[in-house]
Formats: sequence, C-alpha cells, structure tokens
Amino acid sequence: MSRLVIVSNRVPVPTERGPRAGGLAVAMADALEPGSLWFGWSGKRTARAATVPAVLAEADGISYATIDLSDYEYRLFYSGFSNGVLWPLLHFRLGLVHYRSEEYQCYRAINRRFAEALAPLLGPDDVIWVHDYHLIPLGEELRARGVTNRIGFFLHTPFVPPEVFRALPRAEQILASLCAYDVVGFHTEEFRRGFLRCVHDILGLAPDADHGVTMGGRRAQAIVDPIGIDAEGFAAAAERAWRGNEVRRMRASMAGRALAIGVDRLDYSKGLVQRLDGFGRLLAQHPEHRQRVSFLQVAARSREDVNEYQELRIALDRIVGDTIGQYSEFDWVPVRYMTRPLRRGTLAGFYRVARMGVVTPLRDGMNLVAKEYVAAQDSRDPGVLILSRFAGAAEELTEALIVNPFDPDEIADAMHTALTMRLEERQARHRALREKVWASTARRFSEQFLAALAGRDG
Ligand code: ADQ
Repeated sequence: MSRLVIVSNRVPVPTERGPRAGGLAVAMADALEPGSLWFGWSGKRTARAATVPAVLAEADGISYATIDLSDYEYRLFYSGFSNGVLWPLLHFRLGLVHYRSEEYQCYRAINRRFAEALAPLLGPDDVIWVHDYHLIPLGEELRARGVTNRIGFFLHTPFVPPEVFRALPRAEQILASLCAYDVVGFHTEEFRRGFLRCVHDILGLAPDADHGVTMGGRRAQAIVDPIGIDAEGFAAAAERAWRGNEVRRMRASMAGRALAIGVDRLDYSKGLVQRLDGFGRLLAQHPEHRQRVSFLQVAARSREDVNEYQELRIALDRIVGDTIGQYSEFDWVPVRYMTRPLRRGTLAGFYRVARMGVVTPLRDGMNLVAKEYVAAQDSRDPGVLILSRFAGAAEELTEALIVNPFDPDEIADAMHTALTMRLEERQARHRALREKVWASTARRFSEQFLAALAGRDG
C-alpha cells in the first residue's frame, strides 16, 4: 500500500499532553494510518531564514517533518500574501486585498523551500495531499524537482468566480499552479464551478466533460468533496461533557434561561458584528426575550498581526459593550464574550446546552461549527441551527434556519423563530440535519479525496 503524505502550512505535532487541535487535525485523524507522514511549518519563527532539511518527530507511528520560518518570511508569506491577499480575495473581500510584489515573491520562495525540504523525504509510491491556499504552488514546485507521484490539493476556503479572481495580480500563475495537481478538491459545487470558469476565462482552457483541465500534457481533475466531522465522536464528547463540571457551572449560571451560542475564529469572514447587531435587534424588537436568553460568543483571537483583525476586534469590543450597556440588568447580561478558544470537550457540552447555534459567516468554505452544533444536540430536545446561506455548509444543511448574514433584521427574526419553535418542529429539523452530518463525515471526506487521487470513484 502506498504511504500517505499530508502537507499543510501548520503541522499539529501532538504534544505528550495536549489534545489534537484544529479542524484539519481532526479531519485527518482517520486518514493518518501508522506510517504516514505530515509535513509543513513547525509554527516556530526564527530570527534568520532556516536551513532546508526538515526536523523529524514521531508520535503514534506517524512521522512529522517540520521546517521553521523566519520572522521576515512569516510576515511576507503568511501575514502578507496568504492572509492579506488570498484569504480576503477568496472570501469576496476585494477591498481588503493589499498586494505587494515582494510578498508574492516570498510566497513563491517559501513554496519552493517546502518542495526542496519535502522532495528528499518522498518514496516512489507516496501519495501526496496538499492542503489550503498557503501552498498552492507546492505541487508545481515538486514537479519541477522531478517528483512524479500523485499529488492532490484541497482548498478549505471558498473559490470565487472570474469577475473576482481577475483582480488578483498573478491570477494566471496561481491558476496554472492549481492545474499542476492531479486532483483539486473543493467543498461545494459552486466553488468548483468558479474555479473551472476561471480556468476557462483567464487561462483560456476548456474543461472536459468530467471537470478535468489539461495543461502542458497533464490533466487536473476538479472534485467536490465536502469536509465533515467525526459525528459519532463529537456526539459522545457532548454527552460526556453534559455530566461534567463546566456544563454544570454553565447551566447553573443560566438559571433556567436559554443560551444562544456562536463559536468562531475572530475573523472578518465570520459576520460577527452583523450577528451581534442581529441579537441587539432581537432584544429591541421582542422585549419578551430580555432576561430570558443570553448570547455566548466565543471568538478566538486569530492573525492578530494583520491590521483588519485588530480593527475587527475594536469593532466587536464596541458592539458587545454597547449591547451589554443598553440591555443589562443587575442580575442578567445579554452577551457573554470570550476571545480565547475553548477546549473541544467543553465546546461540545456548551453546544448541547445552547437552545440555538448561530453560524452566520459572510462567506465560509464549509464551517465545521454548524456540523458540530448539530452533532452535539440531544435528539429528544434539540436546539435550532441558524445558518448563513453563504457558508458551504448551507449547500447540505438545508433544514437549518437559513439567513442572509448581511441583514441583522433577518438574523433577529430567525432568532425569534428559533426561541419560539415548538418541540416537534425542532425534532423534525434536527432529525434531517443529523442524518446529513452523520453521512458526510471526516472519514468520508478523506476516503473520497484519496479515492479520487488514486483514480478510483469515491
Ligand atoms: P476555519 O475558518 O477555522 O476553517 P471552522 O470550520 O468553523 O472555520 O472551524 C474549524 C474548527 O475550529 C472547528 O472544529 C471549531 O470547533 C474550531 N473552533 C473555531 N473557533 C473556536 C473557538 N473559539 N474555540 C475553540 N474552537 C474553535 C477553515 C475554513 C472553513 C472550513 C474549515 C475546514 O475557513 O470554512 O470549514 O477550514 O475545511
């Protein structure tokens, strides 16, 4: 059997005590059999550019190979081109794109360095799976070093139509890099369509009937493969947490009131300001909910050295402060707000407590929080999911209350509907959602991708 090599910007090297962190680590857990290799950045920043050979570590039979980045490289490659150009572009935020040619050069250089460090570690039968927008040119760089293995790429963000993608300086080069992979995966049909339209309109290549693109004698297959969660495992964690100390404390603090929950990275793509505005409008338009519901927003700080993230934090501090100031009573606050991440088990328990899960990104590749919220519910008395139509998850989770996240009044209406929904309707919606979350798991995601990469049907 061939060995699986995963490549991602950050490598979640398991520490002896720490749990596996992050969506990707969880999603990959099933695919990573003993013997697999995970390659990428260590998360460490050094004063000077690091040398090429990777540092190796091993845990549970899985090898981890990492390289460091210098402070300068981190600024230009990670904060610069990756998160200051590609991230806003792929989330339809052209006004936030700040292109600088030196950052693009550094982005290419880091991808070259990844390829130089990875190529010597590869065996002839290895299957290589590259993740996300930081590493788009990696496949092409490996090919340039004579690597002939099957190489696949999965994009965790949305993909945009050519009218938006054209704004990217070097759009042709980025698209050509994507075409150097054997398989290019997207969460939704809409994102794949956007990619194939870009290839057609910007590169002038006609995709074939099976969503393939042939460039320079090599064919790239574009596939749709929605990511999922370990639904069974997450549901079990929620049940366990229900009996635990933190959930007990949380429920005691609610004193019989309803909990609404939002869980995100603190990111402008997540629609946090509009969401809190929506909650404020609920309290304004439906005073009967005052003192009966509290909104817990967990917004883990993220990418703090990018300007827009600092500005967003100020905007959130302000709207949270305004809402609390306006509506609080001496024994009730409308909003509870935390900017540090919660442990996964605690999170699972809090989702189960919450009468509504509010997932309203302005754009999102998938959004795993929506699936986690569904998995954590008690089927006998489930909460209601409010979901943005612009999350990839909305293509599957149609029984949620679907909202336009740009309209705080629509969010407020959905919150009112959720808080007043009868048990039978909550159960019926949850049954349908649960079936989908259990059908489209993390395991199915990786199996389907690897089958496509091996040239089999998923
Ligand atoms: P993210 O933008 O990080 O991921 P998301 O899918 O919502 O978004 O979350 C990933 C994981 O992080 C989830 O398991 C979630 O529970 C956890 N998480 C988020 N905020 C947290 C917090 N405050 N505390 C603790 N845990 C938190 C990118 C894309 C998404 C896509 C994923 C996977 O932007 O659209 O779904 O990759 O492909």
